[in-house]
Amino acid sequence: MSIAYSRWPKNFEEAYRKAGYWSDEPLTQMIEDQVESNPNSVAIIDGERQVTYLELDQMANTLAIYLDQQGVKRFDTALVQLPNCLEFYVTYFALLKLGVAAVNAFFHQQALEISAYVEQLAPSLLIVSPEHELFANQEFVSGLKTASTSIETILSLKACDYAVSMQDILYSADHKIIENPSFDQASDADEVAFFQLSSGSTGLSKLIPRTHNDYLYSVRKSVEVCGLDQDTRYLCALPIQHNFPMSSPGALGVFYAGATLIIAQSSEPIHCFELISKHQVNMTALVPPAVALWLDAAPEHQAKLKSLKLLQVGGASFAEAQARLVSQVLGCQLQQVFGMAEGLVNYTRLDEELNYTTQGRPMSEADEVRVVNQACQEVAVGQIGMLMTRGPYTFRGYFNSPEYNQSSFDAEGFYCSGDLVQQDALGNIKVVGRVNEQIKRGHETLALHEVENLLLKHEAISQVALVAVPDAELGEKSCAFLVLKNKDIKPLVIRKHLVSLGIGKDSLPDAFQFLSNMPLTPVGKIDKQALKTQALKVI
Ligand code: AMP
Ligand code: DBH
Repeated sequence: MSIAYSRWPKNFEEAYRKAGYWSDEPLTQMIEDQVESNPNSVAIIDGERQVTYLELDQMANTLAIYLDQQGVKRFDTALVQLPNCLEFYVTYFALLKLGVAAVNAFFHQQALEISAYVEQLAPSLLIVSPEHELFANQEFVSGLKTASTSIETILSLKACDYAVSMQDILYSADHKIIENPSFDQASDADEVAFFQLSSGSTGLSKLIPRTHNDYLYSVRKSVEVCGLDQDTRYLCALPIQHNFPMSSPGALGVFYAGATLIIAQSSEPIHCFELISKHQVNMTALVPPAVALWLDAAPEHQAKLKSLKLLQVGGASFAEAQARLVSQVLGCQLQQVFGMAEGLVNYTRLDEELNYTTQGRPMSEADEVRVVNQACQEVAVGQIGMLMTRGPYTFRGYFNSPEYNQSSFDAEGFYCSGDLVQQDALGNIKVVGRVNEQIKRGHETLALHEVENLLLKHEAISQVALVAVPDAELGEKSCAFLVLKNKDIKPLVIRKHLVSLGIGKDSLPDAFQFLSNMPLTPVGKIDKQALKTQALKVI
């Protein structure tokens, strides 16, 4: 029995095939193509290790053969939780070859999330790292096995006392990559290839089924729009499982283009600057809070950044004031990316001004976008509304969530992302905020983003986040969290700054909190949920 998911209606499937968006090839085709044409090019660099396309394919075959022998089979599911490392993509392709659909948990995720994934997916296979505190010993795994009897096979990234180590499977006794023949691909292109994770800002992440056809198209189109070629040297600085560094165009775009992926342990600036310089990286992708750290650290390390040509920024709103600093301080081109694990990806193209002021336009002519009001009617061009979208790589439903899907899609299959946007006549999108990220304070309604952008115009402020908290008198009040550059400033100065930029007195933040670091989600976006909890304590 195959893995059930909300399919596109038949007429859409036919249209997407006919137009060539869906090529009916498995995602592993990109590696096979490189093995054919480009076998000895370096595919991945991870620390001191590097593997060619041929070696990457051999390692994936070795793992697939081993798991096959263990009885792991097509249509099984797996839970994989690995840090940024070469083995992540070895596993990714091995499971695709086997037709096993994995959910790739972020390495920062803890018991709550891991248990929820196991419960939803009933995986037969677990691939984990003993360097994660949950998996340092057998205790948590034993609990999972008791709660979910589906788990049959467990592999660990490195040696541990309760599971077979992937190193023992992938390398021979003299540390050589085992040369295995190809492993026959099991899956069809319209099956679930793997599950992406939604950001889960309102609770636990939901599972997003991504098929070979839809995901491969999103990668292929991204490669075209972003202009990757064999000379691309892409640094994966974000968590390796995230949709952005995986597919926009990310690591898979790199493989599709026959280019080289360099894996960083984190987006920490000094670590990344070293890798950029050592491996002549020319492209990378970051979320805005990481860009802020890079901008602060870069002036002392200019020489290391010479090879960097393109920095993609996405995942959360990127203030115009910071966008304008990128080329100046980092000496590279900026590209804004507005994407979602559910599908739709927007890129800015090379137009300078649009690059600073918008988050791009849909990458495919087949992306359908509607900007609607509360009554689901389309708003006039340029007006703020909720984003609705459908298309050849936008999913049609979360895994096993009929009720949630009811409220996330309209009758025509458009997905409501919860983003408030403005779209111009040429399709360029500005993300204004989220449906629930507005403050209703007395008679004023203001978008958090607008105030955040004004705050960032102050030279002493490096990062901001505004959150709303309930208030008995006014409905809601706001609290501004600020990370300052080196200078010290008082709330009074910040209030004056906002007033000088035209903010009404009733819209000023009610409280200011100064932090040395923002709390972050696993992918490094500002964790507004955590800030709300904190704001409740001070307001
Ligand atoms: P996720 O569910 O983790 O895939 O996150 C997707 C969400 O991140 C989108 O729906 C947006 O709310 C937000 N997002 C992604 N890229 C951008 C961007 N460039 N600007 C503003 N918000 C973004
Ligand atoms: O935030 C995201 O989910 C995201 C951002 C940029 C994404 O999924 C993507 C590009 O593909």
